[in-house]
Amino acid sequence: MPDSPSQIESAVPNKIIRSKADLAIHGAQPAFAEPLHVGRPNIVNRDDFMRHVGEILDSHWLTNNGPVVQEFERRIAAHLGVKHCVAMCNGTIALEIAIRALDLEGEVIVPSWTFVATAHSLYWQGITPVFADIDPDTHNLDPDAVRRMITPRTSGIIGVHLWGRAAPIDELQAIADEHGLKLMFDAAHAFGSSYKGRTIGRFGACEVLSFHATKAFNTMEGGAVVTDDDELAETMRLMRNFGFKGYDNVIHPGTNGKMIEVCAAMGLANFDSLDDIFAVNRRNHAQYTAALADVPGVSILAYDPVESNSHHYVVAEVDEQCPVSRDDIVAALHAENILARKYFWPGAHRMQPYCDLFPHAGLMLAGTERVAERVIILPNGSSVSPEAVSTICTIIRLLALQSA
Ligand code: T4K
Repeated sequence: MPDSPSQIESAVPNKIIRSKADLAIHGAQPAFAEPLHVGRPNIVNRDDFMRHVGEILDSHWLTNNGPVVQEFERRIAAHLGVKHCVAMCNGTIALEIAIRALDLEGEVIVPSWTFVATAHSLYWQGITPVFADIDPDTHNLDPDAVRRMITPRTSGIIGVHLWGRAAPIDELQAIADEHGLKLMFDAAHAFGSSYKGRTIGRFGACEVLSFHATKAFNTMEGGAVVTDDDELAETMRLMRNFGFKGYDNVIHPGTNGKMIEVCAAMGLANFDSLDDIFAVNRRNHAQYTAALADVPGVSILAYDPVESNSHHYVVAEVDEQCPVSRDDIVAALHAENILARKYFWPGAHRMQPYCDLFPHAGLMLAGTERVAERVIILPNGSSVSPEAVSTICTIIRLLALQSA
């Protein structure tokens, strides 16, 4: 049986905050004795995981398309309603393999407002990531901006479902069809999300999932490409295992992208607790939203109530109306041992090698640059208790309201 959410919450604040004098930036003790991480992994079904690990060790089959990976792939494909789930060692290798299997080349349009792996997975294979701007309201690609970045060298578009909120899938598909481009999605944040009522994982030529430790659903390290395309799936299965088709028979160029059995076991154990994990996330997200509602210049990005979402990312935006800056709030939270993050500041276009390659990219990325200066990701997940959320909100409220 999965542990119940109340058993797995652990972060308890160790002080009551009434005024600014109670804040760690003013010399008080930190609110949390241990760091409260944004990406603290959900580990909710320990006994089940340990049972799987025992069986794996007994079987002496640790990797190379073992039975636990196969079971994991079957369950993920069935859950998402796709024909194929090709499990990989992480989301970045899954992106690289999908990009190569789709024969992308030249230039590929991506958002800059994403984890840098989206761009790196192209650049690593000699393809130029071309950054298109986002809609600052959704944090996802702006279809008009995508159109503006198409050149004769463009071979594809990688949409990202940032924070698990679906990219404008229909509009991107229409652009891809109109210009003969391939479309795939980085769905690293989107396990458990839907678009117009249909599960994310079923759009474009394929979608790429990450099951990294910091994700709502984790396999420690892990990723997968999901697709309905039989040929594409077969190519990716070859590519993730050096191109081997049976013993001694290499029929394709390949690499080592395999998921190991222990990671798949973590996935199976966590899969059975997904509803509990998502329920805690939803509760915390609602609490943050309510507690910060009247703080000037601070808002929590909402999730569409008619779509599913893991509610894993609590995305706070701090704008000019707030009497205290985003960076001062982050510094004050860190002093309390609350390790809030500025994901994905400053935007991939301002990171290496892209800032050298495209020093003026920011001129085309006004929405990205605006959002990058506003965002704070707040802790969420099975180890974040209502008391912890309340303390975090109290600190932000104090900083903002007493600076007014
Ligand atoms: N596309 C997108 C849109 C993505 O967001 C990502 C990954 C990818 C592609 C690539 O997928 P993978 O190849 O990673 O499967 C973290 C994750 O490493 C990365 O997976 C994730 N996105 C990104 C959003 O976050 P960092 O550089 O922030 O990691 P780090 O080490 O600072 O850890 C984050 C926080 O979590 C820290 O406060 C520490 C805490 N933590 C971390 C680990 C690993 C723990 O408490 N326990 C842990 O075991 O990138």
